[in-house]
Amino acid sequence: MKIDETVVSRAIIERYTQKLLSCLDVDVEIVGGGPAGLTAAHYLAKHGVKTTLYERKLSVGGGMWGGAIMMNEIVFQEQARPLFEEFGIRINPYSDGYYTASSVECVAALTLQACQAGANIINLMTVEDVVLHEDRVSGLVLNWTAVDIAGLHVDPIATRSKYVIDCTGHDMEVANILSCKAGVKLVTPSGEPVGEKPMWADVGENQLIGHTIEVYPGLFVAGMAANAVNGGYRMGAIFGGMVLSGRRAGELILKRLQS
Ligand code: 48H
Repeated sequence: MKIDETVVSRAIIERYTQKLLSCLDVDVEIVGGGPAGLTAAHYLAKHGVKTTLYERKLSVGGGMWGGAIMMNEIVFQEQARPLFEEFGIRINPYSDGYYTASSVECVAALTLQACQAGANIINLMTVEDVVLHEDRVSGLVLNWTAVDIAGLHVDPIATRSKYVIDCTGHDMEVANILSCKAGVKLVTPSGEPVGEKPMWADVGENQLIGHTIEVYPGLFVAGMAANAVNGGYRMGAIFGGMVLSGRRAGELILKRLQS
């Protein structure tokens, strides 16, 4: 077979354009491809929900790759074990109720499962704003990360969705954008993104499920963003709560969509 460069180029342009077009109007949009976002994407797509995940960087995985201080092992606790098993990750018992796994294997498995469940993952795309219609978050405003980095004045595109999940980690970017630009009240203790507290791993991990909520009509928070928005503690390099929170956001939204 003789390879034609233009066929390769046309295939990529056509297929990517079809993919992006199919992302314009979906059920759920997830901002951030860390462990929480990937887990939510997998759960929702597995249940037939049309789901897109946007990640600003070249690679998904967020803070999971580096374990702690760049040592590429992660720790999780008993409650999260069934999820890690479901993803097909090889896990190693450490001591009573603690487990470890390769952070590289975790990111690879979460990503593969989310993709194969049918979630669309769009990397290299920065969410720079939300669409706000009649007091409800109704979509996202997107631009290429390269445009953002270059500081170019290039206008974005906008999407429509029934729900958005902020999985942007410590920076809680979507909640911050909504609160700063629209000045609306969020369902948090102060009505604004509160900001995370210092480290207390036990409390921080246990707060995550309760903090995984709809903070404004159409906008859920999950993962580290859930604790940051609600003023929860940080927990350090333990990842059970992140996947449990991503799953919880998926369950809450699925119920809404079904009712
Ligand atoms: C597109 C964006 C945007 C944007 C950010 O930080 P993450 O790994 O988030 P979680 O919540 O899945 O996991 C948190 C965990 O990694 C962690 O930091 C922990 C456990 N810390 C504890 C502690 O005490 O320090 O992933 C967030 C992702 C990243 O990949 C960002 O690039 C991406 O979101 N992102 N993508 N548009 N505006 N903002």
